Amino acid sequence: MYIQSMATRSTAPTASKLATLVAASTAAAAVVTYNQYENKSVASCGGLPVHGIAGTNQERTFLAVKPDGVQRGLVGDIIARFEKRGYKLVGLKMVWPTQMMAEKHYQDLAKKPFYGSLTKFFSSGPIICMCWEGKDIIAQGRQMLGETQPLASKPGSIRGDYSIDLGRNICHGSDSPEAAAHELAMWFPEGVNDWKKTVDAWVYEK
Ligand code: DAT
Ligand code: MG
Repeated sequence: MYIQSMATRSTAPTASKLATLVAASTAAAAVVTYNQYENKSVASCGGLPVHGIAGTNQERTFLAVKPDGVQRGLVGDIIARFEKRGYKLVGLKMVWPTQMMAEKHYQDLAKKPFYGSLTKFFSSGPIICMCWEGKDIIAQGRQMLGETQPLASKPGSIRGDYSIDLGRNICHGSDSPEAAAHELAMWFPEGVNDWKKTVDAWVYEK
């Protein structure tokens, strides 16, 4: 598995630092590195937009293992759940978000009283950024995560199996096609991999 960590992070991020970090994260992704060796343009390594096509088998979502999930060693388990379900992993990397990146990611919650603590937590350690593809992946991804509130999350879901506290609920998932497009553009500016999964005929009827 190719995961690389960004070795540096900023304690006082600026716009130019954010651009540097995003560029660094682009360079850190092994798939990108491989394509760079081949002198290929990564962003155009397939005909699809990075967010795929909602409502088809090529729908895509942004899923992340948050700093608590990384610290608790749950990365492999979370990836395995989506793999076993039949979904296709098309983007994967480790990034240590700055506070500014966390604020951009959660910009729709900017007016909430917990915005400060949420973004501080989200930038407190590396996260695993993933782009998953498949039929209904946005809604199914949310179901597999569980409810926002761990108490309401059913056993069998990620949050229902591994979390207790609202502010330590392990994982993130886009909640709509619009959110997926926004989040995938932000976390995967280099693009993802449009690869063909040869077992798809055993996963999809059509
Ligand atoms: P989700 O992560 O299920 O999409 P969300 O987008 O509403 O939920 O909120 C983002 C995160 O913020 C959530 O995973 C945990 C935290 N959070 C949500 N509601 C909260 C609240 N009332 N108090 C403290 N933290 C909260
Ligand atoms: Mg949300």
